[in-house]
Amino acid sequence: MTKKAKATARPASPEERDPQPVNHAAVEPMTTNQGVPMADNQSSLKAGVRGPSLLEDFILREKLTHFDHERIPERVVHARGSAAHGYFECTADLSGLSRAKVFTKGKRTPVFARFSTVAGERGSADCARDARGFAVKFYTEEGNWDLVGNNIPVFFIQDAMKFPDLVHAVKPEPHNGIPQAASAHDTFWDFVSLMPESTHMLMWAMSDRAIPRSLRMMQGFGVHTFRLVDAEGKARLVKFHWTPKAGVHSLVWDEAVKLNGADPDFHRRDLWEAIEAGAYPEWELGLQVFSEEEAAGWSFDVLDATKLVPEELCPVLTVGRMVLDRNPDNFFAETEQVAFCTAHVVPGIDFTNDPLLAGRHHSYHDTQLSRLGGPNFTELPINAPLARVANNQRDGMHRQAVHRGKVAYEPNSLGGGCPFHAGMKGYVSWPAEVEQAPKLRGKPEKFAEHYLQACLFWDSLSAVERVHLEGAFRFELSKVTVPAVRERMIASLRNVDEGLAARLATALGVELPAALPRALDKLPKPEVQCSSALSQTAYPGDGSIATRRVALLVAEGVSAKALRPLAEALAAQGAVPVHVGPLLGAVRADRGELPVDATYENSPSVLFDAVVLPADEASLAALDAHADAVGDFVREQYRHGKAIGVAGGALQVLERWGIALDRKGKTDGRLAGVVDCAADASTFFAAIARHRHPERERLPDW
Ligand code: HDD
Repeated sequence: MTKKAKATARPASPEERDPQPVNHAAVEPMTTNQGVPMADNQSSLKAGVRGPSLLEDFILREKLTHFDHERIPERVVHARGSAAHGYFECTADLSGLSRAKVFTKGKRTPVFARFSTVAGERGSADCARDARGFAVKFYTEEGNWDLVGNNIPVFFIQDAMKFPDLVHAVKPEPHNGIPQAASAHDTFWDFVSLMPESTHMLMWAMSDRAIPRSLRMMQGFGVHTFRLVDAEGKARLVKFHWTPKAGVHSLVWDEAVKLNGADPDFHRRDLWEAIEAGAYPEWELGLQVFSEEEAAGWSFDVLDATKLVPEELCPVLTVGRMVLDRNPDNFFAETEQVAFCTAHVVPGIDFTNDPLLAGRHHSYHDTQLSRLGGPNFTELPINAPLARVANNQRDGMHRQAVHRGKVAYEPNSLGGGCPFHAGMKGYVSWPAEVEQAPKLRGKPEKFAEHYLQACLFWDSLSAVERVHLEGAFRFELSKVTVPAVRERMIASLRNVDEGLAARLATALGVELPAALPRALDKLPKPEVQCSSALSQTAYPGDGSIATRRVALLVAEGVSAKALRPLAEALAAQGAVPVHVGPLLGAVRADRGELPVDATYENSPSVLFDAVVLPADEASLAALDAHADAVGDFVREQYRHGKAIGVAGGALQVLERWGIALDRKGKTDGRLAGVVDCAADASTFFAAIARHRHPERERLPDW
């Protein structure tokens, strides 16, 4: 296939696409898959209108047969995903680090990014507590590069040998198929409590990172240590980081649980709507670059995927940005059929001996063979490189390319020796020294230390983040039915934080067990005790409130005086004002009408980042007619720490909805994020941008 033909085989960019796509179905007749125009697609062929259907009906049989085979096996993990097209722009001159053309300053490379939960099935709910996949396919001019990462910088296990066990443990239990998309069950905690190496990742998985507010508001990490190789063949080690421009923000657990019912597609819809609205999600790509010699001196092994490199030890250099600016045209063809693999690299990017990574190189390709039905999945438009493909691989299931000529071998003279080797211009593996050592099944010494970075993470979190993390452990372990498993996990957590372990023991009704013995008698001294970059408070975002959903509560007879200008001001900031009322349509207001875009019934409070309440007497009386719905809405927004705008009046209006603000003449932090938004819209916007006001969560009687 020529380069041009190849390029057009992929979904077209917006510029390439017809600005007003023709609905071909409207102007051309419907056909069978053989191209035969169909007279009737509604009724099967029968012997008389009340007679038997005829086997001869090739139109019915073709339609049903195709339908019967519409489903392909879902991914064994990361089945539930959402994706978008976009580009990566390199903003730094990296020629001194890597010969990869994708790292040429100013170059834009098309990308397709897919975000996923790990454990849930394809139709599971988005807001499960789980790590999120963060996989990016770069269609570079030198071939495809896949960076297949997660939103957490470390992993549960050190060696690919254990991956099937980990996945069997976290997936629904095999005898009854319960629970869906949840790690809160016996087999998961049985496995991880027997695997101290998973403790660091467990801390992340129980933290707010595992319930992101949006796929657009989470970091991404390549996890493993990779290698960058420059044109002279000099190599450096590297870790990849994605940091969202919108900041790193999370849900609270109560919200996540309710969102899974209110909108199981919450994250998918959020990504789709942001892109449709032109608020393109953006991340910075950062690199931590270090040498083998530096790494050799560190207390942990950089080949161990359960460890991160603290930024205090090696800073993150920003080298580019990724912008997602186009939704897929077809979910199945693109999001479902995209096939990532860690082994898809380009010249200038190479591997290390991380034993988890080595297994991944095999596993991803292998899984696509059964998932996508054979070795030619690389020809599917979403997987096909923009770069030319030329080799002697032929045939196989679902081959699309029509190879011409009689030469499909090398060396050849009949084809002029083509295609020929690219030599040093092609992919040349970095000539890593292989140590002279006996074959064995074992681990490097530093892999045996399992707790120090779990402590580092805990010690680096803010107080509220720790409260959430502890709550997650408490919830998950409370769902474990075998007391010995709970105890073993608490025994392991004693090696992270004594207070955490003791409080969990009390909450779970078990005696505090002895700490789990450590594999190492003598602990190495960690270089870093606290790393501010590990707390998500380090990533507040750019202060924009674009795409934030703000509910304006209305009812028949409310005053539009404060609400109307506020809705306009919110929209001008790129936020999404939604008038929520009793019935769709409109409500009568003091000046004309106000629209009702959503109802108290179809859009509960968890779907919104902030709420606006009118505070004048007429409006309060109008809302009183729906006191149950409005009260639930406001109390939940308050309890979840979200911004609350009281339009045009006393903040004490919240007390009307059952929120006690004043205790013995003091409001403490009770008014954090509660703003008179009519008097001071900009303070209200800043409160929304802050995303959450956790001061309120810590108040004793909530
Ligand atoms: Fe994996 C899918 C991320 C370890 C085997 N993995 C998959 C996806 C992501 C990750 C983001 C979904 C890609 C997509 O959107 O299609 N996996 C990770 C990370 C890991 C990791 C960050 C640790 C650093 N994975 C890992 C190991 C193995 C696998 C150790 C096996 C040895 N992963 C798979 C898989 C999947 C997969 C079974 C399922 C679907 C697929 O590959 O295409 O092969």
